[in-house]
Order: sequence, then C-alpha cells, then structure tokens
Amino acid sequence: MSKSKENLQENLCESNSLCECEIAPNDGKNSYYITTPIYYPSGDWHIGHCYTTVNCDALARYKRCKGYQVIFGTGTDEHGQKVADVAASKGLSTQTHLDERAENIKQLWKILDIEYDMFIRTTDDYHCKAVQEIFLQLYNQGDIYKSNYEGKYCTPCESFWTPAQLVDDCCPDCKRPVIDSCEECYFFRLSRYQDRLLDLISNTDFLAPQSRVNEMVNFIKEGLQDLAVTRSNVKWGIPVPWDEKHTLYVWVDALSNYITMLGYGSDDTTKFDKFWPADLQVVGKEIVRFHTIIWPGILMALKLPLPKKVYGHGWLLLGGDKMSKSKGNTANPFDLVAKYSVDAVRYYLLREVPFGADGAYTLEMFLNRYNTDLVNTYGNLVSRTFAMANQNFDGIISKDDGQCESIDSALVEQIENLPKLVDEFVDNLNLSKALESIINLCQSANKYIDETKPWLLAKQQQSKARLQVVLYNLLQAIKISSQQLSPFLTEKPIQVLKALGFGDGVYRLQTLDKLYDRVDVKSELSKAN
Ligand code: ME8
Repeated sequence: MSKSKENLQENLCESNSLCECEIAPNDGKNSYYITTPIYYPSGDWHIGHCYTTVNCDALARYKRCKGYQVIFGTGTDEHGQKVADVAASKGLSTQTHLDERAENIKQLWKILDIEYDMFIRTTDDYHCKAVQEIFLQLYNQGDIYKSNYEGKYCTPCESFWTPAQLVDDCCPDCKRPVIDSCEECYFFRLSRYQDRLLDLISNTDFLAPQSRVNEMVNFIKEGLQDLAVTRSNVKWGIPVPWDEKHTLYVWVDALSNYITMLGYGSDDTTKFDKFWPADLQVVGKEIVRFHTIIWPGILMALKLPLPKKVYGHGWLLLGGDKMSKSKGNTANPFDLVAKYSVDAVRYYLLREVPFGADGAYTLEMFLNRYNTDLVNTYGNLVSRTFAMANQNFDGIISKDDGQCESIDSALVEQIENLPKLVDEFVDNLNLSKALESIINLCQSANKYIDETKPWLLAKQQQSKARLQVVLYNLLQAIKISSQQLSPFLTEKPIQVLKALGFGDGVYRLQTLDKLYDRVDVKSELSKAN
C-alpha cells in the first residue's frame, strides 16, 4: 500500500470513518477490479482524460473504504503508426517520446491524487509477450486466419472500414478521408461470436448506460465481419510471433491490457485468478463498440469470463465556442490543479456532468461550481462552525442529550440518511448525484445555522446548553459530509476529519486553516482571455 493510501485509510479509520461504519458494508465479495481505457500518448493530456480517470479513482477509493480489495488499472496505449509519427515530428525516437509521455501522465495522476494500483504500458515486455501468447492461442484454435484485406483504411484512427460503414466516403469516426487498402493480413473470426454478442448486449446488464445499448444492437444486427487484426506496413507494433513482417493492429494489443496487467499469459496469474473478470470497465462513448463487441469476442474465443460491466460515459466538450486558442491553457489540468487546487478539479469532473451524458467544460462553469459548492457551502459551514465552537467552548463539544428541539430532527435525519443515499447513487454510478446529496446536507446545515442563530444563543448564559446541542449537530453534519466526500475530494475533507478530533462521542477541535479561497470569476476570466 502506498504511503498516501495508508494515511487515507488511517485518517478515515481514526475519525470513525467510512470504512468502519458510515458506508454500507460490502456484499461479501471482497475483490473489485476497475479500469480506465489506456490512453494514446499522441498529444497533450487534457481534462477529458482526467474525467474518466478521476471518476474511476473516486469509485476505487469508495470501494476500498467499503472494505473491498481493489485493483484500479490504467496506463498508456503505445503502439501504432500515430505515436511513431508524433515522435518523429518532434525529432525524438519513438521510445524517448513514449517514456516522456508516460512519465508526464503519471505526474498528472500524482497531482490529481489518482491512486492507481496498476499502470500498464503496452510496450512493457510482459505485455508484448502475453499478447503474442494470446495471438498464438487464437491462431492455433482457428480463431485467427490469414487472408487478403481489401477495403478502406483510416490512417489517423488506424481503423479498417467497409464501404458501407463510410459516411460521405470518409471515416465514420473522425470524418477524415480514408485510403484504399489492399494487403495480406490476419483476421479474427468475430463473426463466429455474433449470436452470443447480440445476446450479451440485448439481454444482460453488460453495457451501461442503457442509452448506448441500441446502437450496439443495431451494429451487430447489420452483421459482424471478421476483423483485420494485423498490419504489414506498421513497424511500431507487436510482431506476429510466427510471421514477423506483420504487427498486431492496435485493438487486440490494447484491449488485452486488461488481462495482461493482472498477469494473464505470464507465469504468475495470482492477480488474474483473484480479480478477473473486471467489475467495471469505464470508457468514453466513442470506444464502446470496441469494448462491447471486439473485446468480449476475444474473451469468448479465449474462453474467459467477460467483464461484469462496461460503462460508456459521455464527453466533456472542450471545443465549444468559449474555448479559444488563447484560452487553451485554462483546460490544461496541470494548470488548473496548480491554480485552483486538486479538490476543485476533482469536484468539477465528478459533479458537473452526469456520468452518462455529454457536457461542456468552460472555465466559468468550473469556477462557479467551485465557488458555490466548495467555498460557499462546504467551506463556509466548516469555518462558521469551527469559529463558534472555538469561541464558546474552546473547541470541545460533547453530545448533550437533554435539549433536542423539533428543528434539530430534520437535520439529524438528513445526516443519518446520507450514507445510504450516497451508497445508492454510487452503486448506480451516479457520482454527480452522490456529491449533490452531500452538498445538500451542507446547505441544510448552513440553513440550520441561520435558523437557530447560534450567535444569539452565545450571548446568554442560560442558552449555553442549547448552543452546545446546535454545535454538536453541526459538527455531526460536518463529520458525515467530510467522510462521504473523502473518496471524491482528496485534500480538504481529510484535513477536516483530522481537525474534528472526534473520539468517545466528543469533538476536540484542532486548528484548521481556511479550506477554500473564493475566486473572483470575472477577473480570472479576463486574465484567461
Ligand atoms: O481511445 N470527454 O485512447 P485515447 C470525456 N487508446 N472523456 C474523454 C474525452 C472527453 N473530451 N477525451 C478523452 C483510446 N476522453 C485508446 C483506448 S483502451 C483498450 C484503448 C477519455 O487517448 C475517454 O475515456 O483516445 C475516452 O474513451 C478516452 O479518453 C480515449 O483516450
């Protein structure tokens, strides 16, 4: 376990944490394997990559808190002509370019507090070797055969298309022109698995959200073609072991990462035996087809269990008219974290756009979300309550049974209901709603302050006991909301939990710096312009 992971668990546990009681316990099965796509190191990493990864990280953290043994896997997809071309255009060797990009994304995950357990690079030796084993097995059992490919090829997407799939004679994915391709290559007998794939997608929960199912069903019903899975003119790829003038075409190589990362095809399959099949594979909607048709097709051929769920989330739209070149750096995640904090960036990515849907990213929306929810609601609740508890009780507040009033019960009920509510939202992968419900509790607690007027109670000696009840309830709201926030936001909620000094039913507050600084949106926007 990494140091930071240890600290997190410790802090959570010390503070009567999620893992002990507040998150509903797990369902008896104690392993959980979650993956992101492995990303192409062809351009700069942007907040779209962070979107998937932060969401998976929050889920992984949540599951760890519930007591699951989690493997959260991510990595980089390093083969293909495109990366080789990008390296060449920078005057770098392909390997040098890839090493730099992999280091850079690890740096990004570090500043975003992404606690991955496995990071795979498809140029890793163990992966290349395992992929060759997989390919050989598929060939030996007749799932791979050699033939001539004649059709259309999109070089930027590295995708083969049939003429019927083209849109206006262009690639249906990127809309760029395709070239005629005629070459000898190896094919995967995907057509063999058509009926089973149709059944999988139409009749099970394999693909979510439901809105993506129809498109895949229609695609399969049009008839699945066998798939060209090697190229003969791409040098930067894994060679076909028995026919080295062919290299494996990206998808068989890339998709296999999800099992080679666990040791499949190596001498040590302990992790694979324990963690496969994956519980959740999260991908952007543009690669749902690869993950719900080609990937299960390959697994069926290998006679391996299928992932329990593939979730195709929507896109953060970065190219809206508000994003101009001169503003480009505002969407640079390194800059965003440095300027506005890791909590701010994670919060935006988890809260703003419901997971299945598309949504725009703008600096303005990002800053407003931060100001409204983190500064004005959560941060403000914590600072007001800490200030009053310190002023009136030297920061030591215990539960006083006598003085409960009807205005307290609604807040107490909301506090008690929150863990279950969050749990249900997380189960449905609705992290945005989970966060909304936590911030709602903070809003209610702020309203409770306005209504109970603790500053007036503080003025009279005879209302001191009542003031104590009010502050205790507020600290409970802070404790529960911070616990619930801690898998999502990695910085401040943990500090708050520590500073609450909760033990044996008593809060012994410690010093706590201001959580979040309000940002002047207008001036930030004008600086960015
Ligand atoms: O497709 N909004 O890699 P890739 C939301 N190597 N998510 C986004 C996004 C956006 N604007 N932009 C990127 C590949 N993503 C392959 C995958 S897996 C075996 C191989 C996220 O670098 C989203 O998860 O193009 C998307 O699917 C992925 O990055 C694409 O990353």
